[in-house]
Amino acid sequence: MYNMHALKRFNAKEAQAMKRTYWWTGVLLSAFLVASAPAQIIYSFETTDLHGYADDAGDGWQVFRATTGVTHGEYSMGIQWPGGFRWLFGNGVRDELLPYLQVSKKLLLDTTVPQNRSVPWANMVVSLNGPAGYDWNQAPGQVGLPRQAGTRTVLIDLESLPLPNPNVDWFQLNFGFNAGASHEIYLDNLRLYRSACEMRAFTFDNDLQGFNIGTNQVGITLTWVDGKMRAASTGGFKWLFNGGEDGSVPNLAAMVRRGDLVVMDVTIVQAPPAGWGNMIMSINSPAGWGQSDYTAEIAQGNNTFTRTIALDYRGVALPDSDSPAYCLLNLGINSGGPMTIDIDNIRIYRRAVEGDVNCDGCVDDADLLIVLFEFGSTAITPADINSDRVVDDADLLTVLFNFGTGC
Ligand SMILES: [Ca+2]
Ligand SMILES: [Ca+2]
Ligand SMILES: [Ca+2]
Repeated sequence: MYNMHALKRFNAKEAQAMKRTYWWTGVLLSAFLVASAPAQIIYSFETTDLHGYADDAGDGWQVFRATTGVTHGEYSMGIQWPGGFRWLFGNGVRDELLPYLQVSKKLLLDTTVPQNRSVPWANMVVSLNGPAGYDWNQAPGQVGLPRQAGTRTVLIDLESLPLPNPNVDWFQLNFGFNAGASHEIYLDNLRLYRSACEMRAFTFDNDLQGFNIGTNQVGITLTWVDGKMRAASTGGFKWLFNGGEDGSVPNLAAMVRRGDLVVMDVTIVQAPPAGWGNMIMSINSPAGWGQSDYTAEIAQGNNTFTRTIALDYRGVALPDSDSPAYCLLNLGINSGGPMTIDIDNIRIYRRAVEGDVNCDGCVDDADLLIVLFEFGSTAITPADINSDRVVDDADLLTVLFNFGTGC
C-alpha cells in the first residue's frame, strides 16, 4: 500500500522501527481503532475528574462524564443547565494546559446538542487564570454555541491573552456558559487549531472578490479598504452576497467539500452601541441554499478588537462536484445598532483525514517521513497522531494503514 521507493531513503534506525511495526500490528490494532483524527488534543474528557470542571457545578447545573457527543475516545463532558450564565473552572494543572497554549492560542472544541433541544441563543466566554501577577485574563467577545441538535466545532481564539511565566504553580482554562433557555451541551476533543489545515479562499488583496450587498438591501455599505473587506451597517440583519453565478473563487466548491469550517479574521472597527453583533453564513450552489444553524459571535460590549472566528457548516447542502455551475459563500451579519467590521482572510479548515500529518488532505510519503523523522519525540507535534505524547509505532501504523486516503 505504501511506496517502497520512499522507504529506501530511511536510515537503519528508522528501518528497524518499521520492522517493529509489523510485530506490533495485532497488539496495537485495538488501540488504533479508537485513535483520533490528527490533532494535538488538550482535553478529551475521558477521566471522571473532567479536568476539574465537574467540581464547580451546582445551582441546577450538572456537569458529568457522558457517552453522548463523543468525538474522541469513549467519553465526553456533558453540561445541563436551566439557562443563564455560570463559570466552570478548570483544574489548574499547569502541565496539562500551558505547553499546549505555547504551541497555539487558537483552539477547537467539538460541541454537541442532543435531539429535542433547542434554545434561542447560546454562547460562552473563556478565560485563563493563574496566580497573583498573572490573574484573570478573559478573552474579548464570546463564542457562539450550537442551539439545535447536532455536532459543531467551535473556534476559541485566545491570541489576545498573555501566557503566564512557565513556572507558575497553577494555570486554568475556564468556560463561562450562557444560554437563553434550559440547555444541554456535550464537549469533546479540545485541541489545537492548526494553520496547516487552512485552505485560502478570499484574501481581499486587490478587491472584494465578488462580494456585494445585493440590490434590495439598505443601511449597509461594502468597501475594499487596505486589503480587507469593510462592512458598515446601520444595524439589524444584512447579507453580504458573494458574486454572480459564475462564482469568484474557482476552487471554492472543491474546498468546501473537503472542509468543515469557514474561518476568517474579523476586526470590530466600530462597536455596536447595543453591545452585540454576530454572523451566520450560507453556501449557495446548484445543490441549494444551505445556511448555518447557529451564529458566530463577532462583537461584544464597546470593545474594538480583532480575532479569528469560525462557522461550522456541517449540515449545509454542499455542491455534489468540485466544479459545479456556481458555488458562492454568503455572510449574514447582525447587530444591535450601527456596526463597522473589517473581514479578511476567509479560509476553509480542512476536515481531518486519519493519518494526514501535514494536513494537505492526502496520506502519503510526506506524512510517513514526518513521523519517521520525529520518531521518539515527546513534543506536542502533529506527528503524534494519537495524542499520547510520544511519536512511536502506533502513529506510524496509523499512517501506513491509511496510506493513500484522500490522495
Ligand atoms: Ca473524549
Ligand atoms: Ca498529508
Ligand atoms: Ca503517539
